[in-house]
This record gives sequence, C-alpha cells and structure tokens, in this order.
Amino acid sequence: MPLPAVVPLPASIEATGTAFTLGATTVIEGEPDAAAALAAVVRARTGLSLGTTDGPGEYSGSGTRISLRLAPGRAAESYRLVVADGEILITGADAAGLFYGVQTLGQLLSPAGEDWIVPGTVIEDAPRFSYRGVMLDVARHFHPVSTVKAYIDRAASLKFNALHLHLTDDQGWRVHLDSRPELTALASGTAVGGGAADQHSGGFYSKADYREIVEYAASRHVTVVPEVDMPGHTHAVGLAYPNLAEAPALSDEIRETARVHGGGLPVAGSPYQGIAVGFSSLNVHDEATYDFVADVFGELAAMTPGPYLHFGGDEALGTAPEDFATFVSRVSDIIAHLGKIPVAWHEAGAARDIADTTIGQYWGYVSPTDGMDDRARAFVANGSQLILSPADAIYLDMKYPAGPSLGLDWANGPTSVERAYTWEPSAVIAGIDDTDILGVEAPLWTETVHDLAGIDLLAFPRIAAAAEAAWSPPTGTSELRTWASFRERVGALGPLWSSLGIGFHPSDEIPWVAE
Ligand code: TNX
Repeated sequence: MPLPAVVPLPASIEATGTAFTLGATTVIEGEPDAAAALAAVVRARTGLSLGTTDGPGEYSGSGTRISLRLAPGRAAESYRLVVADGEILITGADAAGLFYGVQTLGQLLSPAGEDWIVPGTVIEDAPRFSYRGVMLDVARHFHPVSTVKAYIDRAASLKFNALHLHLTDDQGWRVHLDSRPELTALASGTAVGGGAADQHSGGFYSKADYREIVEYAASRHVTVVPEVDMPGHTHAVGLAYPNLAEAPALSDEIRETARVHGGGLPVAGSPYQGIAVGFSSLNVHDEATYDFVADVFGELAAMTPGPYLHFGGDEALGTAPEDFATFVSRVSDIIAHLGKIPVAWHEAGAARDIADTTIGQYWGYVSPTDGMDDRARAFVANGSQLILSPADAIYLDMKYPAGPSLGLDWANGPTSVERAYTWEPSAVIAGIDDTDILGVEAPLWTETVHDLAGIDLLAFPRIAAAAEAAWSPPTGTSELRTWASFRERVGALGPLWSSLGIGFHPSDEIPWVAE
C-alpha cells in the first residue's frame, strides 16, 4: 500500500489499511480553533460544510467523526494523527501541534465518487527546527495586508511558524512610526520601477495594519519578525532625514546594474527606483543616528509581541569596515537592551563585540564562498545560533530554469525545484550542527514581484522544499526524505493548492496529479 503523501515529511508515517470516509454527515468534535481551521480546509478542498461541536462526548450523530484533542506533555508543536476504525483522532501537544495535525489531514483528503477518503495511517510528527521562516520583501514592492495574510496562510499550511517582514530598503519605508512620522510621509511613495502610475508600488502599513498582521499571524501560530535594514539599504531614510544618510557610493558594479536593469543611478534626496544594492549608508559617526535607531527599534519592540527584531546588516558596501563593526555592535546592544533578540544577516559576524544573543542569518551558498561561512560561525562562537537561508537553494525570488520570466538569477540561478530540495542544513557550514541551527528561512525578495500572483508563482512549489528542510528529519535518514519521494508527494498536493487558490508554477520537474 503506498504511503499517503504529506509535505513536509512527518517524523514517522505508517499506512494501516482502513480508510476513513468523509461525507456531508461527518462531524468535527473537539478544540474549537482547530475545528474551525479544519472545517475551512475541508470546505475549500471538498465544498462540504461539516458540523462542529466542542465538548468531547457531545457528539451523537450518525456520520463519521474527527476528534481534535490537546494532550500536553510531548514535544512542542508535535501531534499524532490516527486514521483507523472509521474514526480520525488528532492529538496535539499544544495548540500549534494540533493546528499542524489539521494541516496534515487537509493534505490527506482525496475524492472517491460522491465522498472523500482519508487513507488509514498513523503519523507521529514533530519539527526538527523550532524556527521555520519565510521572508517577504515589502520594500522593493509594497504588498498590502490582504496579500500578507494570504502568504501567512500559505506558509502556515506547510508548518512554517515565522514571517520575517523586510520592511525597509533603499526604495521605500513601509511601516508608520509615531516617533518618526517623516519616514512614511516622505519615503514610502515609490518602489522599484516607479511611483503613482504603478498601482502596486508605494505604500506603507499603518500601526493598525501592522497589528492586524501580527494578530492574524498569531492565529496561525506564526511569529512576525520585523526587519529594519541598516546601515546599508537606507537610501529611503535620507528622503526623510537627509542629515542621517551618507551620499550614495557609486561603484562600477552599481553603474553596471543601472545599465543592465535601468532605474538610473541613486541621487541623494530623490526616491530610488532601480535594483542596485550596496550604495547607501547611514551616517554612523553622528550620535543623532543612534537616537534614530533607538526610536525605531524602541517603537517596533513595543508593537511586536515576538522575541526577534532584525536589523539587517547586509551588503553595507558604502560603510567602511571598522565603522560597520562599531555600528552593528551598538545596534545589537540597543535591541538587546529592549529585551529583544537581535537578528542580523551574516555580514554582521565581522563585528567582534556584537551582543551575544544575536542570531545570524546565513545567505551564502550551500557550498560557502568568500568567507561567508566564517562570518556565520562567528555568531555560534559568540554563544548564539544561526538561521540558514542558502541563496542558491531557497531564495524563492530566483528564476526557474523554464517557465515564468519573473525572478532574478544572481545566486547560481536559475534555481530548479530539485536544487531547492537537495541540500542538508547540517552540511552547509563546517563545524555547525543541529544544536547551532535555530532554523531555516526561505526569503522572497520582490524586485520583480508586484502581487500575490507573482508571489505564488515563484514560491510554489519551491517553498515546500524549504518547509521540508525546516521541519522534516535530516536527509539520508529514510527513503522518504529524498528528491524522488518529495517530487511525488508535492505532485499529489496540486489539487489542494488549486482549491486554496494558490497559483503555483506547474514545473515539469513534478509529476502533478490531475483530478
Ligand atoms: C540580495 S542577500 C539581498 C537583497 C536583494 C536580493 C535579491 C541579502 C541579504 N540581500 O537586497 O533583494 O539579493 O535576490
């Protein structure tokens, strides 16, 4: 009997034989939030609106039954799903675990005549890494709250539990702060490629919008990680506070990017609409800059219930190396003193006395180049951990080998689904093992991405490969944790994704199931 197709692969899965039939009289009984989540996925997939009842024992109908229970005591976020004897029982160690069991069940439904079937199975499941992230760049193009919510739903369905929002960059500042209202008043109106003529360009989140995102994410067991990138990627800050920004540093590479991709060269005080990186810097010698940093992160800390504040630190080519080291140390201290855990891209590992709780986010290749692994190891030597985002595997904004023209290709691109899948987290950086890895995160930069349709096309199906790296047991531990198995399992998800309105790229690397 073939094993049911689940992505990300569970810690343990067994086929048992007795299938469950789900029909109009099936009742969902148990924890109300999980029951509502299950009713929603069943409705989307099957069109059936199942009845729900909260208290165990209250059920007395004639149809089949799905029970959802909490059973504390096991590993955080874990669940057990048993389909046997005409019943389904999901027990979660906590609300998140129960929610993940529900997501798994959503993947197991397949049509059988008038009814729907769930194959007989016993699944015991728990995540490998506690941090499983996706990143959305809302700076290069602004993405409205509705799009962010849709992306949260998509990510949570694959058991991701962190949404990193890249809120600021050279092209725009996307979150309103009462302490610094000039940022959104003067620096949020444009994006890559232009301004008012392009309805998907500029914009920002009000404080109410941000709260709405945080609350929606929490309801799907997702933590929001806000990033304000500095000292580079800060041209937009100069539109609001000219005294805090250095003049653009124009290298040959930046001139070349402007020649190839357009958008002109950055000019101090004018919005930047190209895609070059590394020309901007905050004025790191002026104390007013640190007042600015304290205001920005102080207010973000108060708005953000999650433990992390990301301060960027990448590609600061316009900042002298000694200045960069001093700056990132000071910023990491400011964040640590706010009671938050600083997160930074791996370049910040060059600073010797960065706050020792700072998490490093590695964006080099699966086989490191240019000493990027040294920068990353510095965070571990400092007593902290890493988030792995290898760009040539899980940068979701890389082009596919064939198909959509969206995307960039600088990271050894184009990136096939197989390349997104075929890497092992503990093998990326020598000397780093699972205890040094907080988790895995798949970034989606949006220089070429205007809307949810573009997000879906680039993310799906490669986001599923990142989910498996973040959640599932290591590669090599079973025949199921292989590309051959993954492509079959992902293929089986096509109808579910379609029913959820996900416009995935129908890559010819995947044997898509037709219904
Ligand atoms: C690199 S890698 C960036 C971003 C770009 C992205 C495009 C890193 C931390 N920064 O500024 O948007 O490439 O793929």
